[in-house]
Amino acid sequence: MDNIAQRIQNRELRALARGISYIEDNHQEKQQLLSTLFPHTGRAHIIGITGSPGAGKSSLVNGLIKVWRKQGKTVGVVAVDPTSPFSGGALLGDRVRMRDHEEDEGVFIRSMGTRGSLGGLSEACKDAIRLMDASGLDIVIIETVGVGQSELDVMKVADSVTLVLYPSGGDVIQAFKAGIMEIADLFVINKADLPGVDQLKGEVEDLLHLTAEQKNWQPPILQTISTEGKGMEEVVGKLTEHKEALISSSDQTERRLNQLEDEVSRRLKERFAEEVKPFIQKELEKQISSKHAADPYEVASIVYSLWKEKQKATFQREEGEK
Ligand SMILES: Nc1nc2c(ncn2[C@@H]2O[C@H](COP(=O)(O)OP(=O)(O)OP(=O)(O)O)[C@@H](O)[C@H]2O)c(=O)[nH]1
Ligand SMILES: [Mg+2]
Repeated sequence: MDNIAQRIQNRELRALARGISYIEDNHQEKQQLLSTLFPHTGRAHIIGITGSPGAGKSSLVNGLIKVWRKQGKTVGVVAVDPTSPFSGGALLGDRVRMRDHEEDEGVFIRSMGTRGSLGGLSEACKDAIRLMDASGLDIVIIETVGVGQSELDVMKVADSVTLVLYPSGGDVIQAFKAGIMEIADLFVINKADLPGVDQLKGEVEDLLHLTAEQKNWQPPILQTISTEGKGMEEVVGKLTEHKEALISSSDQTERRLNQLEDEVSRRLKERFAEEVKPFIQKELEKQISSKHAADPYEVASIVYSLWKEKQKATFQREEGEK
């Protein structure tokens, strides 16, 4: 176990791959591995890339990786894809490019499906990001299709969130409704070779005014043609600037503290929910069999009391045994 933790820290990509499999399979050593490596996290620049299907997220990531590699930075990617890794029309092209990166020891790409992984996809992703961070990769990217709450949660672990849009309409309003506009630090209008770029830019600006609050950082709106590698340096530049702005203000500490608070609270909720589950089932069965219309408010309050009583009894018994 220590061995694999050590090897991950030495940035052995094969060990990193194995560690991530531990997470996906909920391996018995998962928790210990994560605890061992946690103190070594916090150094990577974690970048979330989100946007609707086919917006060009993977193509953008491909282009960005090239710029970072030129700067001598190492890059890890977690691509969350319910169907296939780096999918879309560019499947073949992307695969070829990915194979180029596969040969490169400075790039680690892992796609994670929605299957398996107890605690849900978002939890597994966060853990995978941590392993990559602990392995010393300079940049860790998480690519997800920005749809549900779980994707939004994943985005919240990022230092810099990038929303990829493309001229097609409808996109922006959806992102706005999903709450992504508010958490995005950078807007990328990809497929800038297609018509409608100025209109889209106007829409983003209008919506940004709506969500605008006093922030240290004003999210820039950039244009790219990922398939041609255009605009990549600018995106990398802004991402770097954003990270620097985070570090030099109190935002970074605040962000990470909020994220940790969220995570601890969620883990506790999960644990509590697991503990009270048998009580809930028993109480519901009782109420239903007594032809009582089960009222969720009442059941919740009874279950809470029962759980508290059990805690008290356990505590007293333990005290008595001392
Ligand atoms: N015209 C044009 N097409 C692009 C551009 N960037 C990406 N594409 C194309 O858009 C399609 C989708 O690209 P992907 O990079 O797979 O998009 P994605 O957002 O990762 O897609 P999913 O992961 O499936 O959600 C592919 O056919 C790309 O070749 C661009 O700048 N201009
Ligand atoms: Mg993709």
